[in-house]
This record gives sequence, C-alpha cells and structure tokens, in this order.
Amino acid sequence: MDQDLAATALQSWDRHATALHDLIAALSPEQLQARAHPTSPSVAEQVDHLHATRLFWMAYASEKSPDWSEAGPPPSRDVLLGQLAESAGRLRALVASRLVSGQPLAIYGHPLFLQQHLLWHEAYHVGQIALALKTLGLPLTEPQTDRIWDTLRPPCP
Ligand code: NI
Repeated sequence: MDQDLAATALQSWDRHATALHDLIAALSPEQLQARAHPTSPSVAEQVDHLHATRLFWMAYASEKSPDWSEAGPPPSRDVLLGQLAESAGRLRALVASRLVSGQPLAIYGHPLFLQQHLLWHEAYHVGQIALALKTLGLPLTEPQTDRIWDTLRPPCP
C-alpha cells in the first residue's frame, strides 16, 4: 500500500480515538450513568462495550479465540479511558502491521475493513451517547461538540 495512504488511514483512526477519548473524559459521573431509555445501556456501559467489541473483532480477525468480557458493572471513567487507549493502540498496531505485510485478516480481508467496521460501530454509539445525555437533560455543550469536530478535521475558517 502507498505509504502516504497507509499513514493517512492510521491518522484517521488516531483522530477518531482522540475525539472519543476527549468526549468521554469531559463527562461527569452523572452523565456516565445517563440512558436514552430505561432499557438502554448507560453511557459508561456503552463505552465499556466499545472496548470489548474492539477486542472481540481484533481477536476474531486474527484467528484467535474471541473473549467476550463485558460482564458486570462498568468500571470508573479513568479505567474506561485506559481501556479505550489500550484497545485503540492495539487496533492501530494490528492495522499497521497488516498494511505493511499485506497479510489479510480473517473475515475482513483488508485491514481497513476492520477499522471501518469499528469506526461505524463507534459512531453509532456516540450518537446513542449524545441521545442519552439529551434525555438526561445534560446534553453535550457546543464547546464539547466543537472539540470533536475540530479533532476530526481542521477548524472551519
Ligand atoms: Ni454496539
């Protein structure tokens, strides 16, 4: 793969991981407990789920036995942030190594399809998180949403 394109693909993941980290880091303990509906997972449970989902599909794609370890109450915000950083780094390393080697992943084939799957999944949950916060009456503020968009693309002039 073209080196510039590979670096750009990895930077795309990094921008997403930074935006997600900053979003979760800015939430209060009350916001982490928000639910869009009584039967919906809380914000913290959704963040825990993102980490578990990353590990699951990375294991599957690497032909290892996936371990679905999403049981019990979600950990603290700091632990959630540590988990996200760890799984984001692992995804980046897996994609980078396969871009270099050209070795396809199980199920996905090209490693960018795994990255794309996770980006889509996580964007879905960020929408659910925004809805849960709105339902609680503590929606994301304009500075919070601006920070997300400014991480994903250069600030508008
Ligand atoms: Ni999900």
